[in-house]
Amino acid sequence: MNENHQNEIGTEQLWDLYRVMARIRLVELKIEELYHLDDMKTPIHLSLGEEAVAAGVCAHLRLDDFVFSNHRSHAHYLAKGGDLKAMIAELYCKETGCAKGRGGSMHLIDTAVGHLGSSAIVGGSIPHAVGAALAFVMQNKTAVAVSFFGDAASEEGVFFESMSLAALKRLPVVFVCENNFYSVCSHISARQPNPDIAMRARAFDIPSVKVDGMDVGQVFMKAGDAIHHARQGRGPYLLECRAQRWRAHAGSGDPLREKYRKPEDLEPDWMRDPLSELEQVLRSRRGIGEQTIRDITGTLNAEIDEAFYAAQSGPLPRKEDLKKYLFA
Ligand SMILES: Cc1ncc(C[n+]2csc(CCOP(=O)(O)OP(=O)(O)O)c2C)c(N)n1
Ligand SMILES: [Mg+2]
Repeated sequence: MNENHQNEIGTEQLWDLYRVMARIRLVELKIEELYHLDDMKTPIHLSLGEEAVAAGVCAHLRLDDFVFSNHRSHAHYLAKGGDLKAMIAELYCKETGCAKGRGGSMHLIDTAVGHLGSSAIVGGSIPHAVGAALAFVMQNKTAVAVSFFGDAASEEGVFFESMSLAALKRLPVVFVCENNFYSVCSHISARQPNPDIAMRARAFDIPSVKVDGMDVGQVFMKAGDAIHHARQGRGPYLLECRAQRWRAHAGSGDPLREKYRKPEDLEPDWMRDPLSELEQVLRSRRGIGEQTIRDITGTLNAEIDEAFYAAQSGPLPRKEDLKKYLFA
């Protein structure tokens, strides 16, 4: 973690970021551990390695701000304050899930905390965030909409259309591109003539910045600027957060065992761990002991075990209700 960012962020704030990131990490490790049992009847896309982006952005959001997410949605949902039990139950397709067991991992939603939903359609929720931002303006609210999407979504026409309308109407929306350089197994260099995603916003006069997404301090600082800008009514902003996806595109596989990603091609950031980097910073501050980290881990693991137990023992939707809550 960069020394400058570290110095600008208070210790309490760093601990809050640590708790959010550790929670996402431990939840996803548990999902991974149990996934092979095949009781979770859903595809999964893990954010392991990318936790700092969701944590650093959502740390600035209020309850009435909205987040829109994609297929890799666990981190966004948890960082915005989504209900863990309802998320795990959703993975087990239980009636107690946040989408009543009908959606699975790619369709998380918790309207009570402003997580307005995830979409499996690449780029699908970007215009939703723009629409929500338009609604905020029409209702004279000071809330902000955040759209999380991947580098592949930035190749979709809807990304450009969304930026165009958001810029024209000066809407309070922050576009957060999680650039992990891959669309499934295609590297960005094989897909785009110019892989600079932040630059694309400039065609619409939208301010944008590239962010080291493995450094939660940097994400926190840059996201703070972007969200403040949008909340002040100065229009949209784009953050291109570069981060590493440690696992396979879907499921829990090791991408190095899949032929597309060879050790010699790995970006220098591959070996970095955003959570360990933050831990180092916290350890270097006075008055912080190992015990605090152990206590946080213990509390989180107890909460996670409880959520999995509740999900596993929860009710499946009744056969006669299977078409309930389906709108298309
Ligand atoms: C419109 C559309 N095209 C293709 C797909 C198949 N698909 C699912 S995820 C994915 C890659 C997404 O990559 P990116 O947006 O970079 O997110 P990441 O998985 O890297 O987090 C693709 C092509 C889809 N779901 N929707
Ligand atoms: Mg990607």
